[in-house]
Amino acid sequence: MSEGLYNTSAKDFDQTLDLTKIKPYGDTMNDGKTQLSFTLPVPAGDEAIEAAKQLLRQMGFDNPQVVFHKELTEGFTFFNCYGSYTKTIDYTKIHVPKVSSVKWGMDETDEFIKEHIGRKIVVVGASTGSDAHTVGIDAIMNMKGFAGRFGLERYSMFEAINMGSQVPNEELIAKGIEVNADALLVSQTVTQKDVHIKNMVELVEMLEAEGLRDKVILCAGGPRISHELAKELGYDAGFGMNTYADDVASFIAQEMEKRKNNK
Ligand code: B12
Repeated sequence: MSEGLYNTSAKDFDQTLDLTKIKPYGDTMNDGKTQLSFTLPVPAGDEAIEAAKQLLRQMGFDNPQVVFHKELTEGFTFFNCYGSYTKTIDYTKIHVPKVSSVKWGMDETDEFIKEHIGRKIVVVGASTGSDAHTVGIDAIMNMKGFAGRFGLERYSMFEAINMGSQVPNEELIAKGIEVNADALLVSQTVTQKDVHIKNMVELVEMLEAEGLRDKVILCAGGPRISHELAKELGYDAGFGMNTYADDVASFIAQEMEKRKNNK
């Protein structure tokens, strides 16, 4: 395949694309073709398939099709469906709040900290509350890092303390006080029944009660964490999927410098 084809934008590819009215793409621009899957709490059968199709119509899909279904356990049927979505959104009006720091590599960040902060930045991280997922916080903090990018332990100008998973908020705070942490890193993976929100809010409230909230940079991360959500919950920054240590290290270094200048 020629290099040119990789560089071809959707607009060049099909002149009927209107960014003010986009909808899912299957094999023809604006066909709205979408695949979705869900489970209904009913036994498998013709009635279940018809129920799935009616739901798809209510969701705004034309020509709903059930292409696969299987009763997972008695009274619960899983469906794979296709349909053509009928509505559109205006892509030109989209604004997504993002962490505003400039992303640097490890060496650049270390160099900046040496020059502007003049000492190691101390960070304490954990997967908090009942959350047992460690892979995310390890990807950010452990020496080895993630997908070819080193973690914070590898940075010469970070002192990174990874407390692991299922760490109660009070233990994270106690560790933060003990080591005089500059930043606390919270990882949240499980979002069932909004447990991540309750847990993240509890940490902010506890920090505020101790008069510590303004003294630390508070970052949250996880597959369903956005910067917008983290800000709403009282954090300084939020990082979602495909984050690397580079992202959070650059943010913390630049935020420390900003706070130093604002003193
Ligand atoms: C591995 C895994 C497990 C392992 C965890 C092992 C371990 N040591 O971590 C085990 C088997 C223990 C497990 C258990 C459970 N799991 Co699980 N698990 C997964 C799985 C397959 C992969 C998660 C993972 O490792 N991703 C890879 C890492 C690298 O990605 P990441 O976490 O998103 O991290 C990146 C970013 O989010 C970000 N990031 C993350 N944290 C932080 C923090 C900071 C500060 C920053 C800056 C960035 C950052 O950076 C990382 C690198 O880019 C997912 C499904 C999936 N495919 O995603 C389910 C999944 C997360 N698990 C799930 C569930 C429900 C559970 C259980 C509750 C199941 C049960 N009923 O028992 C239990 C949890 C019990 C508990 N108390 O927490 C659900 C969560 C659903 C939800 N939204 O709530 C998922 C999505 C599976 C599913 N589809 O149902 N799980």
